[in-house]
This record gives sequence, structure tokens and C-alpha cells, in this order.
Amino acid sequence: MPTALLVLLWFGLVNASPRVAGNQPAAKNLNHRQDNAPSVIKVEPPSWWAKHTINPVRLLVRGKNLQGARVRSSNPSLQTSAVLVNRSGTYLFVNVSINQGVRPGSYPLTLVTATGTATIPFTIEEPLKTNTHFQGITTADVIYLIMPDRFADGDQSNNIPPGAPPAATDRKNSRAYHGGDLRGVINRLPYLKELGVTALWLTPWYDNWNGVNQCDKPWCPNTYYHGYHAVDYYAVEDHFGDMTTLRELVEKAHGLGIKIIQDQVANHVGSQHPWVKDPPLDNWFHGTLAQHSLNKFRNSSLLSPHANQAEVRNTLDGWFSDDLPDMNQEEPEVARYEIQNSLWWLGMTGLDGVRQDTIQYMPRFFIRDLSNALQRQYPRMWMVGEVFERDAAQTAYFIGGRVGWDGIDTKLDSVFDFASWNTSLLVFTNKSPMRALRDQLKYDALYPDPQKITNLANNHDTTRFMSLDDATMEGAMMHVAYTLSLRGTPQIYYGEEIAMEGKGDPDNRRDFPGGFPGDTRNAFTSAGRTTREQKMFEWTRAWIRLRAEHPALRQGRLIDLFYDDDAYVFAREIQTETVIVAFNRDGAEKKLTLPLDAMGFRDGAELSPLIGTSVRSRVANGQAILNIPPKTAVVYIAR
Ligand SMILES: [Ca+2]
Ligand SMILES: [Ca+2]
Ligand SMILES: [Ca+2]
Repeated sequence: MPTALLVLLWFGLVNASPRVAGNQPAAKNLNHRQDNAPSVIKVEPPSWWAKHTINPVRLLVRGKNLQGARVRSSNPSLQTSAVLVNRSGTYLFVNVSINQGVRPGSYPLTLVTATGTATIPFTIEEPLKTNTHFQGITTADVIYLIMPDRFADGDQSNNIPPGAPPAATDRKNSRAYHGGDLRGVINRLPYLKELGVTALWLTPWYDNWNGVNQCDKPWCPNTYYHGYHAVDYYAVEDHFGDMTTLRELVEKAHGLGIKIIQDQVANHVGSQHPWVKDPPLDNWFHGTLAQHSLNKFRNSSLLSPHANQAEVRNTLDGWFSDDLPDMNQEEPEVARYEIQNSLWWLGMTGLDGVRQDTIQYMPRFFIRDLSNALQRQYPRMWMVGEVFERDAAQTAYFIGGRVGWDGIDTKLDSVFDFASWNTSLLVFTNKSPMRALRDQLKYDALYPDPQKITNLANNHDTTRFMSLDDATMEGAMMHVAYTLSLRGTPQIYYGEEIAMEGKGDPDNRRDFPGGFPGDTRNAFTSAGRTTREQKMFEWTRAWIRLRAEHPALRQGRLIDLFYDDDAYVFAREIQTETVIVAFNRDGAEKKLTLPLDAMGFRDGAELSPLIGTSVRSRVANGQAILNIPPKTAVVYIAR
């Protein structure tokens, strides 16, 4: 950060009088009072809470003619300070201290310049109950990833929002909006309850640009139906619904014992964001639309103590793509804005967890500060970071619980296990030996607590299992079973439970059959599913149920019992229960001898099957002999 800015920020903290960012003096044209009168366009956050761990809250006000502005509160319960106005007079920052006993309601602030006054609307919200909201995610959960646009259209009235071009909504274009929305998710909650999942991760619901990108490339025309190009961090995408619908989703999901995870994207915004043409501060982004570096994705430079700073800076500051301006979290105003924004969504909706997009491209101190802020306000809150790396050393470096070589503990609750996911895909399509699963899991040694890892079966950026080369139904079933029986918290991807196909983005984001008007069948019901779909649905549901019924599968220590080219057997053990999970990908039944005396089982102990076989076994001479059927996964409970 430039020294000049540091001085400016310090000045702001000790002096509540107005000041101007940059060198240009405040405008004073009294002859054109009306033309130059200040106006307020947007306030972020528009609301906050009394007794919040963040107090004062810092508002970012977008407007016109804000030069030289002062901000005052007519209610003595709110006090303003530390005003900062940007060079062009289009943005104003102001601290608002909120007294403990302030009641919920409207508390507008008054903005005063030499040319007039304007109102800054601001409200104090009633806090949501902490015992029924902000629940966090644990290994007892099974997460289900939904891309709202592609799951179910529950409200056709929002398919072409006011002012949006009709061409942006076109189910024949895999890169256009298809009409799915929050109401669709609400309508399908009973289906999700039937499947047994306990948490929904929805891809971002921030408001994105409604336009259609045109170009002469194969990926045009395209839209931001996926939600990763925010143009408003404080609004719900108008194709998906509104804040009222979002709150209804959270409440109805909670009523069924299902948690909600928000996909937050602090690393970048969409290139149509108003900030891009007129940033709140000169250093709000890393570079400008016209002049910026592109991320070369030399991600391992973020891990290595030996990396040169040019590589590190490019990986942190380079734009993810030319249309994703990179936020500069090293500017404290940016970091503060983003931390407040994260907390605002949680406070407004009562949701239970956060998935943070592209987290490794943000400074580690920011990950730490964000994690700390979430925990401070909501002690059970949970955040999982996307570190899309097949190298466990890289993912483990970003999880919290240990101070890295840089002196930082990110405090991050969880990361996705892309390494085990990748190994499982290779193993269950017969490209790697079964022992590769165990060989990968030995690197759990890199994690402070392997139970905190999130196991993805797939996601919206990866080829669906059934579209991989050499994929088989048996392989897909073993892959899902592995994801659901491994240590950590499992996460599956919508459609996986019916063995949906789909190659790379956007083919892996096909519409869920039955979720859209005019669909010829409804795979949300057993009657509408094909034989293959029903088989996968029943299998997935059975493994989710097993997990719910057996604490050893949720919390147990994982112990390797056998591994070779075609089989892998492990135990999940807690004090009161031991289950044994066995995978055999061979075309023939496999007879395995397991050393159960090493686990404290005496001769005569019984292994009763829970899924995949009906044959019992007993421990004799310290060993159990299991006959594992071909191309499947089985679970026994040992007593
Ligand atoms: Ca719709
Ligand atoms: Ca929109
Ligand atoms: Ca970045």
C-alpha cells in the first residue's frame, strides 16, 4: 500500500471532519446550487444491527456531488465519524457507531455539503435468533450443491426481469439463463429432504449483469447465469428472486432440518459493476479495465517460501479473467467493505455457512481477518474455501488451525479435498489402482485436523462422473459411496444422485429434468426417473442414510485395513461403534483377510452387513474373512 494512503487512512481514524481522497479540492460552486446539490444513489450496507461485533459499521455511499460532505445523525443513538470522500465526489465512506440499546427501525442520516443536503437511508435490523440460525456445518452434514438457474424454475414471472433482454433467457443456449430460481429450490425442498441431504450450497445469488455478451467466439452469446460476476454485492439476482424469497428459503429449509450455504466471491466482481468505471478509491481494484495484469495461475507460488514476489503478486493481483476485476484487499477500506458484506448476508438471512470462491487468490491475512470476523459474530459459523488444487500440500496450506511459514493462521474452517476427489475419479474409472485412494489419504498428515476437510464428489466446474472416459454405473456408485464414507464432510452436486451426464462447463450444468416448464418427465419423482436414475437415487439415499444412522461414519477415525490394486478397506471407529467400509472394483468376488485383532476385536465378534451384501462374518484367530461382491462397496458394523 502506498505511504500516502496510509497517512490518509490514519488521518481518517483520528479526525472526523470531512476529507478528500486525492488532491482535488472540494467543489464549491454556490452559483449552481441545484446542479451541484448532493444526491445519494446507494448505501452499503443499507442496514446493520445494534450490539454487533462490528461497531462502528462503515458505510460506503454512492452518489453525486459529495465533495466536502459532512454526515450527521439526527438521532443521538447513532454517531458518525471518519468521513472520506473520493476524488470525483461520487463515493463517501462514513463510520456509524450504534448505541447498544437502539431499537430496530429507520435511522436516516443527513449528508450536508456547501451546495445542499441529501438523505442517507439506513435501518437498524432486528437480529435473527442465534439458536436457530447461523448453525455452521459439521461432519454430520451432507452438502448438496445447486446452481439455481439450472435446478428448478418455480416462478416464471422472473425469467425475463424488467429491463433485461429476452435473449438472455434461452434454454437452448447452455450459456444463457434458463429460468431456475430460489422459488424452484423452495418447491423442491421435500425432494431434498427425501434424498437426505442436510445443507444446500447455492452458487452465487448476488445480482449479476442482465445483458448478453456478444463475440465471434464459440462461447458467445453468453450471460452470467452462474452468478460469479457480481454487479451488486447487496442485492439478490433478479432472475432468482428477492431478499424476501431468500429469507423464506432459509426459514423453510431450516424447518426441514436443512442448512443453507452462501457462495461468496470476495476476490473479484463483474466488469459491469459500477465501480469499474468509477471506483470508490483509486486502488479499489488491482489495475483498471484498460490496464491490468491477467492471473497466470502460478498457484504454487502462493505456497512456496521460495517464490519470487513478481509471481506471487501476479497470482494475487492478476485478474481471474479480463472481465473479472480483482479486488484489492490490501486496501483496508476494501477489506472492511468485504468483511461487512459477508456478515450482512448472514445477519439478514440467518444462513449457516459460506463457500468462498477462488480463496487462494486473496491475501492470507484477509482470509484470517474474514474468518475471525465471522467467528466473532457467529461462533458456530463455518467457511469452506475453494483452493482448486490436486496437491494436498496446497489445500492444506490454506486451512486454518496452524500458523504457516508466513506467520499467518488463516483460521479457515475447511477446504475442498480436490486431491482425493481426483484420485477417486481415476480409481473408479480404472485409471489408477485402488491403493491410490489410501496413498492419497496418507497426506492427511498435512492437515491439522483431517475431519475438517470437505469431500466433493463433483462440482459445477468439473466433468460429471458419467461423462468421464471409461465411466460405468458401478464406478459412479463406488465414487459416491467413497465420498459419503470418507472422513470429513461430504458434498455432492445436483443431478449426481440420478447419474446425470455432462462434460466440461457449461455441459455439466444441464437442467434438472422436471424442474422446468414443458419438461417431458420429472426426475424429482420416482415415477419420472429412468431405471438407471432410480438405481443411483436409491443408492445415494441409502449411503446418506447410513451416514445419518452411524456416528462412526460421521466422526470416526479412519483406519486402513487392506489395499491392493482392486480393493480398499478401511474402518471408521469411535468409542461406541466401528464400521468397516470395503470397495472392490474387480469383476469377481474378492476374498479379503482383515487384521481385526489390531483394532481390539476378539474372536467371535460379528461383522453384520449394512449395505452391499447380506453375508455376515465372524472374527476368528484375530482375523475376519470378507467376501466382497464384484464392482461395489459394502459396509459392515463390527460388534
Ligand atoms: Ca424463474
Ligand atoms: Ca441481474
Ligand atoms: Ca486477487
